[in-house]
Amino acid sequence: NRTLKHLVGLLAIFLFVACADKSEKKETEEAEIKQPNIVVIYLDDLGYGDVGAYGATELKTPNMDKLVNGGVKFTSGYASSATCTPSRYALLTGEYPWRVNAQILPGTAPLIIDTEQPTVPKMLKSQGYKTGIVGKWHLGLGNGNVDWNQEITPGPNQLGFDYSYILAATQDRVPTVYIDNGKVDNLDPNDPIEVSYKTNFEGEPTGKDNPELTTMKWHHGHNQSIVNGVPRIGFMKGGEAAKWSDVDMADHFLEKAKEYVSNHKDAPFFLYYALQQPHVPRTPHPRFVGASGMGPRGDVIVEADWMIGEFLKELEKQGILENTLIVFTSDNGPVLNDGYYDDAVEKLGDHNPRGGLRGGKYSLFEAGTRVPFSVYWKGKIAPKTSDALVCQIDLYASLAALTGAESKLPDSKNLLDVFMGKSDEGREHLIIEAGGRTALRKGDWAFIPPYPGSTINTQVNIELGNDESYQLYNLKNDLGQQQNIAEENPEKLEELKTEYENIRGI
Ligand code: NG6
Ligand code: CA
Repeated sequence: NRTLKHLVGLLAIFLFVACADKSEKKETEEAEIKQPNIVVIYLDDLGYGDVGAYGATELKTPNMDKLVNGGVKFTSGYASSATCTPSRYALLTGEYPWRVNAQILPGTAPLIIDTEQPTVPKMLKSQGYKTGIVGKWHLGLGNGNVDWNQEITPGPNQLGFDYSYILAATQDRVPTVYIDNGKVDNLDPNDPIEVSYKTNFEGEPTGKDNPELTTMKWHHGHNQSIVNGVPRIGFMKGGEAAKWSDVDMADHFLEKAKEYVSNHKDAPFFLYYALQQPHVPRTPHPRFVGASGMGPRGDVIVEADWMIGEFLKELEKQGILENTLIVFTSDNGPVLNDGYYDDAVEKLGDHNPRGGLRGGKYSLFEAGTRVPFSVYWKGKIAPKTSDALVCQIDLYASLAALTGAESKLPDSKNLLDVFMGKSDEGREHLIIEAGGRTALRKGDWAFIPPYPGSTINTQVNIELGNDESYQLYNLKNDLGQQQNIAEENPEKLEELKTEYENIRGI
């Protein structure tokens, strides 16, 4: 009798455990389909040709290649703009940045995203996600008069990020400090920070007046406050203990990104991991100096690649790589000399950061906005190459579709099937932007309206895409945009001109 009772009891426990196990499994299976962790790995100024998987042979990027070759590799993947601030604006808001005239911001600029606006982190938060950003921000902070010694708000934490660990603007702009959830990290209250983009603080050395104190020489701009031997844009005083170490920046952000992953391994999370490389000043950690043979620009790309590898290892270690969708891309195209003498031109050798495209950072030609762009999801996305036209601006609507959120944004297209590798039907057209100028991409065509400015930015040696006449290129036969065929194709020109003007509302 007792044994029977015992047996029944055991059976009950067994059934209970079996059922519980099943329902738990079902839940996780469903969770995997709809709510993977989402990571956006965002490089700064990485060119279409800077990645092995996109044809670089002189530069080794095994970890970037793993993401690109192991997922959907887009050959026509675009940042919305040829500079940082507008591209990041589009990525996070799903709105064309030229609608609000977003341009490169100084380190003291107010936040340019309205706290009432939809953002990717807000949208994912509404679906139960934890949301974090580690790395470069460059979308402004505060309301125009930031006291860097108090809480800095509004910023990422007011736009849907539960966690933020950022640098305010760029590595070459002051303040050269990290901001941890709105507070300057490591700030000594007895050594307050002051920042100005107008006038220097009395007695503070500058790159212009004290070149003997610099270890990196400025070429154009970048001759104001000196931090760690590097002359910067903008003036800063105080905050000695809070100043970052440039050579440790990549490791520091990696640590924060890994920490975020390990703290959130049980929750669906969104992490925007915005690396600072290969933007100037290029300051590889000593263990990467000489790694590329191309000087600091190549070295920091190798460094960034290593960081990505370590980050992937962390996802693996936490057992969540299979449940994490990873977007890998860059905010704009490449530039060699962007204001410092750092051998980027001299030691380039046979490497071609533009990957056969014309122009570069700041340009309306293809190399300005066409960037490495891939979506990786181990076990869920089959590796393939797609020529579909996609833009970072589409991540909003597509991630909303993935996670079951609503998206009504007119500029952001739901391309979930394209990002998942199930379809090659990308955008019909895309407006790209560079320094306030815009152009149209559609099918095989690139259409650029006339712009009067100089055809080349001689300081960085990049063709900007300006011309007095209309420009029309067929990228299928002429990826390098060598033949303007506007005159030979008046009908096509008219069609694209009309479409462009309609979208732009002009
Ligand atoms: C430019 C800087 C350049 C870089 C860029 C922003 C000068 C002369 N040039 O104004 O070095 O900082 O702004 O780059 O100051 S971005 O990738 O953040 O858009
Ligand atoms: Ca950039």
